[in-house]
Amino acid sequence: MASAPPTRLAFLAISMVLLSSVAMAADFVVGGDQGWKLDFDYEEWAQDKVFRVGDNLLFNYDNTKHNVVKVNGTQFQNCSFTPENEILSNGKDTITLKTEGKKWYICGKPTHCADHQMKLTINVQAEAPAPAPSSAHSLMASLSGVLIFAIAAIFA
Ligand SMILES: [Cu+2]
Repeated sequence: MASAPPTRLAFLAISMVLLSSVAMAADFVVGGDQGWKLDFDYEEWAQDKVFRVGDNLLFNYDNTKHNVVKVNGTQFQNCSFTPENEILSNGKDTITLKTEGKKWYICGKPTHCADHQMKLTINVQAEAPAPAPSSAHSLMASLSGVLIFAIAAIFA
């Protein structure tokens, strides 16, 4: 009987760890079911979403027709890029958001950005304040503490 509360605590701690890892890395499929394609309003798609450092952007598209080019703000406005820009062309590309601030992506195929809205800009915010990845370690520490306590209680 005495072992029941610690077991429940351990379960709660495990759930918290799982939840925190989910919160740490959200995956955003650009355009949702529509993916990365012509004439979709990516500005509207991004509007109600909060992007954070550690999240992933997933670009799904037909790589015989499109690609994804990481550009800067000026290039975004002009729908232009140079050979120095990073171009993704797998058709299933994942971009991990590593830093805060504005990010810009366009399709590099002629007219797709300028005439068909294949352009996405997002503003990446800092990692969620709690539970942050740095606190995951202390959470793990307290989890192992709870587990040891639970095991001790069972075998006592
Ligand atoms: Cu395109």
